[in-house]
Amino acid sequence: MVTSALGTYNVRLYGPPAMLTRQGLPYSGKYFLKDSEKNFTFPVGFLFGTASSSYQIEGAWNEDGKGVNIWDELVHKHPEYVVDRSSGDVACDSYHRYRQDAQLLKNLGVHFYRFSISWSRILPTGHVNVVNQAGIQYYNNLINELLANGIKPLVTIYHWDLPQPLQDLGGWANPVMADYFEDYAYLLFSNFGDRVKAWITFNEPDSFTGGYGTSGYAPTFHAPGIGEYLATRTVLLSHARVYHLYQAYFQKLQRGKLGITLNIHWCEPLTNSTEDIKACERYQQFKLGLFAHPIFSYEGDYPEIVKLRVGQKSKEEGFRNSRLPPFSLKEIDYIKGTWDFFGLNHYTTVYGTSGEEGPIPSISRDAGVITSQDPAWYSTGSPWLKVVPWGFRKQLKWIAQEYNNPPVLITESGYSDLPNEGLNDVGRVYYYTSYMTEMLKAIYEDGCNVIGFCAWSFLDNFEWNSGYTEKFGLYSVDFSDPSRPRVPKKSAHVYSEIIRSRQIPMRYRFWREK
Ligand code: PNW
Repeated sequence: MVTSALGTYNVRLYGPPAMLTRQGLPYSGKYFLKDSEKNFTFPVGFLFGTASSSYQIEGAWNEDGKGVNIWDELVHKHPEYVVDRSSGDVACDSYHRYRQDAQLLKNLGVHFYRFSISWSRILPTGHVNVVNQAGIQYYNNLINELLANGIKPLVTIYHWDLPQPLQDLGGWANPVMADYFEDYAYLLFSNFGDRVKAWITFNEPDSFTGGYGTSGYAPTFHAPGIGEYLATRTVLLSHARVYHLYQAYFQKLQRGKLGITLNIHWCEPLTNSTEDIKACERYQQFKLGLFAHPIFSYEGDYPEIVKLRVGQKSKEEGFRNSRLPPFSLKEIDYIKGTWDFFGLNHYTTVYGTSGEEGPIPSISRDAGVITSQDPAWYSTGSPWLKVVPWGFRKQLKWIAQEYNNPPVLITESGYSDLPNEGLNDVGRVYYYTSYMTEMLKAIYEDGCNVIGFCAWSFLDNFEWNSGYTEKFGLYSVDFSDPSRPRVPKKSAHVYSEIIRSRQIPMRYRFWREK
């Protein structure tokens, strides 16, 4: 049994290297390991998991009383937003195949499974006036099946699939959404909180608030430079509402932990000029700080540089007020400190240089940084995703320094298959082993408080606007077969080996970096 910032877990502790036991020394994790070993061995109590999200895997989009959400609506009304014009209507069919999924997770050896709950499966109208018992039953079944197999559930409350009726009221741009989000969360804590001890309010607000600006994510409501900031404000207040709700009514009894998952690429200055270094700092503050600073910093509120730049730009553009609506002192205080852990999704690195691009107005211009990537970096099946392990370490160090070293749970990190990589996905094996090696350096050499790692993704699934053309799974899924057979890729076997040995296998320690 190991207790960490995420609660108490049954972590299998494998013995020390044989040499150490023969010397009859007591074993206490890293302390007695040689330096060369230490850097490739996970700390005692470090947790491993894998992740998914409801819209991307469940299917059953209109079964058993589920309501319509914004992704159902987008893919049905505007199939042109998805490159292969596909949808999550069936996806991995996990709604019907959750028992098999739990079995696979058990085989993998993960300590926890991160999944999300579909708001409209539980509340078809988005409101608590209609509770869909079949939806409650599904998540009860899934949670019980996981626990019966020794896997702890880590639940994301919102992973991008807002009920359409709430979008019709303006979605996250409307501050009233905080009331509805609180009602929804209350229902989840009351129904599942006896067994779920780790919660994430939001997955990647920086990504889904893009759906109110320039991105192709639902609701594709294009109000760049305005919509994202309105949505951001509601999301932060909603997160805080739910944190306080949990503290006031559930924490004493249920004893769980609650955090938020934020995403960020590392931004490396293109040159060592002061302008580029400052530009990369702005990148961090606009994409991560916008959400992290109000919650995790000592002072609270949006980062100074963000308030300053959006204020200035808004003025230049002829707006009467800043496009970033301010928080009151009361709100700043209310949002500050609403965390038990810092959930981080990290995939890749970009170069940053000072400059402005994009529509007027836009967040991109507000941030004033132009990004690029090095053609020499290893590619993946996703144009935006290059394999840059050293950026992961730098990002972890930045977070530790900026927010006073909070416990960080890596809630996603992963790689999409190159064309025809098939089951022999050596690219993904390289990705995970090299990223984890850099993470261990962040832990041991930089002192970062990283408590666990969650691989994105458990299964190949519906990759949003890329449909089924980009595959992130440790398990492949045959989407042309109605029974959606799952087959482990090489990376699933390697991940399993890493979890069981709590080490980076010897044969993957000496990759050469580009
Ligand atoms: C995350 N980018 O999204 C999401 O949380 C997952 O649902 C998704 O499947 C996964 O990463 C893989 O893409 C991102 O372009 C999507 O920078 C795109 C970006 C970042 C995160």
